[in-house]
Amino acid sequence: MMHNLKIIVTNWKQNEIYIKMSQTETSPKGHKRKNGGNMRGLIVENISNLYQVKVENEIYETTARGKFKKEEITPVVGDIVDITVTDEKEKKAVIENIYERKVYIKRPKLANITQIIFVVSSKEPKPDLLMLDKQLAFAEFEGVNSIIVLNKTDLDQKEDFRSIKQIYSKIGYTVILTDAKQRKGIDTLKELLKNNINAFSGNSGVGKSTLINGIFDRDITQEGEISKKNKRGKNTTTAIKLYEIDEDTYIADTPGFSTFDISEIESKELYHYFKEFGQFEENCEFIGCTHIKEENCGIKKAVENGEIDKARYERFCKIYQELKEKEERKW
Ligand SMILES: Nc1nc2c(ncn2[C@@H]2O[C@H](COP(=O)(O)OP(=O)(O)OP(=O)(O)O)[C@@H](O)[C@H]2O)c(=O)[nH]1
Ligand SMILES: [Mg+2]
Ligand SMILES: [Zn+2]
Repeated sequence: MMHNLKIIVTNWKQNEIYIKMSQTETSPKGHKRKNGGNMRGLIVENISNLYQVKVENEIYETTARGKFKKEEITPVVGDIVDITVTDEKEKKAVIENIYERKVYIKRPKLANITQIIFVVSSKEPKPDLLMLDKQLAFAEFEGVNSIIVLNKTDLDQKEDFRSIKQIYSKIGYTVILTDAKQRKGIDTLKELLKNNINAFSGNSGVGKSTLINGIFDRDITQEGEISKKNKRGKNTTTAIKLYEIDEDTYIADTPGFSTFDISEIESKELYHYFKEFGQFEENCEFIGCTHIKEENCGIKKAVENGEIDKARYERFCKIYQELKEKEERKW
């Protein structure tokens, strides 16, 4: 039975490989079986209890089987699901089964994203590296790839963004420069999105929507707003949606969303998610070193030696403190 197959999805591409591997089980051609059997697809949109599921090149409007409610599982955008068609002509179906999620984000509700694009603007608003470090830590925590986009490069005559690029490139992050307004750097970004389910993160006004619209060459974020209004007559529901760039490439868009909440990360675990810190921990004298106040801390030594960027370490301390205070308030 297909339902009992356990899949460990490590990236979106492997999802595809898995789907293709199992073709023989479902039908001779494709993972689509017309006559009553299950088909595997991807949830690309959710508005209240309706889910749009993409199977090959068709979209089915589906609802979830009642059993999910009992199991307290709600399908989310990005889920790989098995559906049974109830009306082929009207493209209606029911979700039978949800595959194991490699990544699950609570807010916005999203499964199986493989990459987050962190947008920082050079000016208006000025670079918020504290936010960037929080968001990068979140991506490491979720096990998702990160891309840093330094946008609005046209507004910074002094090119201060170059030092930001250098700091984060040295750590090992991919950093690209864009001017979304003039469509500069958009093709490079588009290339980096390939074969991923991407989400964009960044403070309000940094240019996320402008970049996304540039990638699609049309005003896609606005389109979302309009269709939402038409469906409901007002603007209250937020529709989470995956926009397809090509067959294996999507961008998740959530109206009103700007950055991920990182409060799930435990303060004492935070240093793991500052990815250049980990290698220096073996030099810490104390087991359970928090790398904040201890003497003989390997990470602090690395900061003194210039192996870790000092400002980044200071932001680590700030974020650590914020998480710690939140934890204390919980008790
Ligand atoms: N000069 C310049 N302006 C830009 C650039 N990218 C975006 N903008 C402008 O910056 C403003 C904000 O851009 P948006 O794309 O709406 O920003 P956003 O990140 O989607 O903001 P929220 O939706 O509020 O989270 C708009 O007026 C854009 O035209 C750029 O590269 N250069
Ligand atoms: Mg926007
Ligand atoms: Zn330490």
